[in-house]
Amino acid sequence: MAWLRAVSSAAKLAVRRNLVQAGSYAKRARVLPSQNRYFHSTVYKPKAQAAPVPRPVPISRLTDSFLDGTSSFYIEELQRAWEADPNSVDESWDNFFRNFVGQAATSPGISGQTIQESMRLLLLVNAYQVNGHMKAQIDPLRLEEREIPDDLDPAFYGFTEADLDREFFLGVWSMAGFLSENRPVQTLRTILTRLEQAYCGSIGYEYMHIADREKCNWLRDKIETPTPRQYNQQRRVVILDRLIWSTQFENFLATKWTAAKRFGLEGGETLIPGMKEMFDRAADLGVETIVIGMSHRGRLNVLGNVVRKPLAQIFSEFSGGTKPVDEVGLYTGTGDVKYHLGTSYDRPTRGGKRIHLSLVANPSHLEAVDPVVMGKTRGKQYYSNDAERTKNLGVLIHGDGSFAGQGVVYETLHLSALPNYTTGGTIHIVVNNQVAFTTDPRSGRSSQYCTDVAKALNAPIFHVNGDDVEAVVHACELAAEWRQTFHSDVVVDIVCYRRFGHNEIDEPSFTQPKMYQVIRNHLSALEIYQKKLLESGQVEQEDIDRTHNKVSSILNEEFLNSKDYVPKRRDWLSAYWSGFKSPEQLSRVRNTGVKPEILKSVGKAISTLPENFKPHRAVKKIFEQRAQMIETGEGIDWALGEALAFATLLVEGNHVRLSGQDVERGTFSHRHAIIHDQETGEKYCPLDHVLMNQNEEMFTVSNSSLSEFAVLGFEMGYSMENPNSLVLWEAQFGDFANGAQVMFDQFLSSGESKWLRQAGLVVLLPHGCDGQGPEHSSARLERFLQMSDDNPYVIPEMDQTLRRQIQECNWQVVNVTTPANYFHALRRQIHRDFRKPLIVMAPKNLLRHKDCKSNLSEFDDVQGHPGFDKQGTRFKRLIKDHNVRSDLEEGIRRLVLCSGKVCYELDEERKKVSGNDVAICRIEQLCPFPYDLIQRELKRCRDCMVSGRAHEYGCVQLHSTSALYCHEGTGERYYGGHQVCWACSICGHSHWLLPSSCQRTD
Ligand SMILES: Cc1ncc(C[n+]2csc(CCOP(=O)(O)OP(=O)(O)O)c2C)c(N)n1
Ligand SMILES: [Mg+2]
Repeated sequence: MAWLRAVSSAAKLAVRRNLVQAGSYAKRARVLPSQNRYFHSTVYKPKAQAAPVPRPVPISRLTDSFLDGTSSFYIEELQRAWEADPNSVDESWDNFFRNFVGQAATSPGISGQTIQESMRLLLLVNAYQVNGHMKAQIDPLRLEEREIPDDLDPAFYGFTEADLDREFFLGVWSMAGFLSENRPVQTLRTILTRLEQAYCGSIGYEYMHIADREKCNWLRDKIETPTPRQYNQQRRVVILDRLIWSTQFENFLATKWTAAKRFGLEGGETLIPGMKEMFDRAADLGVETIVIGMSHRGRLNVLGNVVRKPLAQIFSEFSGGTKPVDEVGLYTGTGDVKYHLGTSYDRPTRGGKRIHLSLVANPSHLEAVDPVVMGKTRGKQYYSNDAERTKNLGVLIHGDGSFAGQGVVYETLHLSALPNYTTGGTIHIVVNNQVAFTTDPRSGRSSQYCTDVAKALNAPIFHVNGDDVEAVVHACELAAEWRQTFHSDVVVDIVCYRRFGHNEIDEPSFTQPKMYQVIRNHLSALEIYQKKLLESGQVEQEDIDRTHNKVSSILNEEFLNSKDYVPKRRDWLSAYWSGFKSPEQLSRVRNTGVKPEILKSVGKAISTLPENFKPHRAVKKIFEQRAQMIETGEGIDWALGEALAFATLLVEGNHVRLSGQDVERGTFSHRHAIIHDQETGEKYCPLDHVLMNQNEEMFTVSNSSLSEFAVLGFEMGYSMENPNSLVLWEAQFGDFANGAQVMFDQFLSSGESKWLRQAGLVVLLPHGCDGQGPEHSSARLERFLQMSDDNPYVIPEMDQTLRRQIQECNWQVVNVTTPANYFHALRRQIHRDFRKPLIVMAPKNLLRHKDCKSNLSEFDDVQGHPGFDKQGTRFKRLIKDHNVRSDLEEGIRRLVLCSGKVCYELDEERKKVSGNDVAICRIEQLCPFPYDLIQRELKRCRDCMVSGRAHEYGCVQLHSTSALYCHEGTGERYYGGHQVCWACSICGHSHWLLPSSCQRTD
C-alpha cells in the first residue's frame, strides 16, 4: 500500500485545488442531493480549505518511481513522457499508466476518464478500505456517535452527482478486489454501492494496518466480492436452529433459576451460532482440536450448546447438584462456581467430522486464562506432531472491558509469533456488549475500539453487528479461514448489548439509564432473524415453531433428567493422564537415582561440543570443566546437576521445556544451555543431543518475551497438557515473580483443588540474600509459604507406606542446597503418579559456591553410595548434619535448623570456632513440612538447644513437631527438653517460641 499512500499526497493536492476552485467545501457538498446516501453531510473543516501549492518538479526527476509522485503537474509531465516513450519512466509508473490511461483510451464509454479522476477514485476506494469500518452499521443499539471521516465522501474528491452514472475503470496491478485489473468498467454509482455494501454494512473490517500485501489482497478478495454474500436456505435453517438453541437456553435458565447468577448471554446470543460455524469451518480446514478460554459471560451457554456438555449435568450442577456417589478415587476438591469449571467433549460438525473441544477452567480474574490456553494449545501441538500448527487451535473469548483493560491480553498477543510460543494463531472473539459491569467504554479505555491492542500485532479485526447473525457467522468463518491460511491471530469483535444487568440480580438502569431505555424496546437477534427469514419466504412460521418446540421439549426433558443425574467419576484427567492418582489415592514414593553408566553417557553427551564449533573462550573452559566433572565423578556443580536431570529425563522419553527471560544462557551465566559459535554465530544446544535423532523440540530451552504473567501462564497451560513433560519457568530474579502473582494465586496454588486439574510445573526463583541491598535479594519465600495449604497444627500421616502428604498439599516449596538434591527434586516431579507444582528457591551464590558441589555417586542408585538411603536414592527433604551419624547424638549442645545457602556460612563459622557441639541440619523442603525427619533430628539430638532461621511458617510447624515429640517423649516439658530459638528471616531478629506465637527477645 505504500504506493497508494504516496499517490494519495499527489491526488489530495489535486482534490484540494478542486475544492478551492469550487468555493467552500460546505457549498460543494450542497450541490449534491442530501438524500443521496453516498454523500453524507460533513461538518466543514477549515483544514480542507487550505489551498495547496503544487510543487514544481524539475523535468530531470521524471524518471522517479511511482512511489514518489507528489504533484499533479508532475504526474501530467510523467504521463507525457510515458506517452512519448514508455521506457522513459520508472516501471511502476509504466504499470500505472498502462492500467489507467491505456484502459481509458481503449475502452468505449470511459474515454473521458482523466488521470486525476483515476487517482481520486483510487483514493476513494482506498479510503473505504482503510476507514469504511467507521461508517459500518456495527452498533445494534445505534447509540454510538461516530464522526464519519471526510475521505469517505465522494465530494471530498471532487465527484458530483453528474459523475454517478459515468463509467470508470479501476484496475491497478497486483491488487485484489475492487482494484484488480480484471474488474470490468463500472459506473461510479455501482462502485460506490459495492463499497458501501462491502465496508459499511454489518461488518466493519479493519485490516489496512497489515503491511503484508498478500494478506491484504487475500482479505480484499474476500470482502470486495462482485456481489454481496448470501447464505442459501439450507445454511439459513441451520443458523436459525443454532440461534434458537442459544436464545432458548438463556430463557430456560432464567425461568427455572430466577435469582441465580449465570452471567447470561442475552443481547449477545449470536455468539453461539458464530462459534459453531467457526468451528465447523475450522474442522473443514483441518482443525481437529480446539482449546477454548473464556470468562463468565455466556459460559454456560457455550458449555451446553458449543462444547455439548450434557444439559442434564449442567442443570444438575446449577441446582447445586446431587452429592457425588461414594466412588473410589472420586476426588472432588474444594470446587468452584459452576461457570468456572472446564470440560472437554467430542463434537460432530456440520461437515460430518468430529472435533475435540476443551474449555479450560478459568478463575474470576479476567483474561488470566489467555496465556494458559495458548500454552495448552502449544502442548497439544507438540504431542500430536502438529508441526504446521493447523490441527490444534486456541480460541479466546473476551469481554470488551477486559480485552482493553487487562495487560495480560497484550502480553499474550506478544507471544503469538515467537517461535517457541506460537500456536499458529489464536482466534479472539470479543463479546462486546459495550459496557463493563457499570462502566461505559468512555471511562474504560482510551482507544477507539476495545480491540485496538490487537492492531499492534497486525491482526485483522472484524467488527460485526451482533444483531445480524449471518454477518456474525460470516465474520467467524472468515476468522477461521484467516487462521488456517496465515497461521496468525485474528479478532472478531461482536458488537452487541447486555439485555439485563451485569448479572441477573443487578440493576443496570442505575448507571446506564438511556442505554437501557433503548434495550427495553429492542428486538432480540432471534426475533430480527426470524422476521428476515419469513420475509424472504425461505422459512415458514410453522418451521420456526417446530424448532422452538423441539428445543423447548429437549430442555424440559433434560431438566427432568437432571433431577436423577448422578455425577460420574470426575473427568479430571485427560487422555494422557490415565493412571494418575488423585490426592485420595496413594502414590508410593519412588527412587530417582539413575544407573551410573547412563549418568556417564549422558554426562558425556552434554559436555561435549562439536569439533569445529568455536565457543567463547570462557564457555569452552566451562564445558571442559563439565567433561572433567563427569569423568572424575567429582565436584558437580548446580548447572551440571540441572543438565543431568534434564538429560536423564529425556533419555527416559520425557519432554523437557524450560522458558523464561534469558534462560538459554542463564541470567547469571551459569547454564549455557545454548552456546554460540563466535565466528559464525551458529547455535548449539548440547541437550538436543542426548538421544539418537532426537526430536529438536523434545528439549526446549527458550528465552521468553519480557513478561512474567503471560509466560508463566503459558507454561502453566503447557504443563497441564501431558504429565510426561517437565515444564519449568525461571524468573529472571525471584522477586519478579510478583509480576505473575495472579498466576500463582489463581492457578498454581489453587488450580487442583478448584478444578481438579493437576500440573507439575516447576518455578525457579533465583535470588541473592548477599547483603547488597533490597533489590533481587529475596525471592519472597514467605509469600509462597503463606500460600501453602499445609496445616501447621496437624501432623499428617508420615508413615512411608501411607504418606500422602505431598499429594494433599497445594504445592511444594523447596530451598535445596546441593546440585544432587536439585537433580532429584526435578526428577521426582516426573517419577511419581501425580503432579504437583514445585517452587524452587534458587540462591544465586550457590551456582558457583566452592562447597556447593556433589559427587556423581549422589545421583546414582548404587547401594552404599552417599545418596542411597534405606529406600534407595531420592530427593532429601532434610539433610542432616554431615558430621553426625549415630541414632542418638551425644555432646551436641545446639541443633541448628536452617534452610538454603546459610548452611554453608554456618558450617564455615563452625569450622572457625571448632564448634563440634553444634549440629547443622538443612530443611530442604519447607512445604510440605518434613515433620517426620525433624522429629527424628530432635530425638537424635535431645537435650540441646534448637535454633534456626526461617519464617513464621517454620515456627508453627516446628512448634507442632516439638509438641508432638514432647507428647511422645518425656511429656515433662512442653518442648521436650529443647529450648527453641528461631531467627526470623523477615525481621532478622530472634524469637523464642511460645506455644501460640513468636515473641521477640532481643
Ligand atoms: C481482573 C478482574 N478485575 C475485576 C473483575 C470484576 N469484574 C467481573 S466482570 C467485570 C466486567 C467485565 O466487563 P467486560 O470485560 O466488558 O465483560 P462483560 O461482563 O461485559 O461481558 C468486572 C470488572 C474481575 N473479575 N477480574
Ligand atoms: Mg462488556
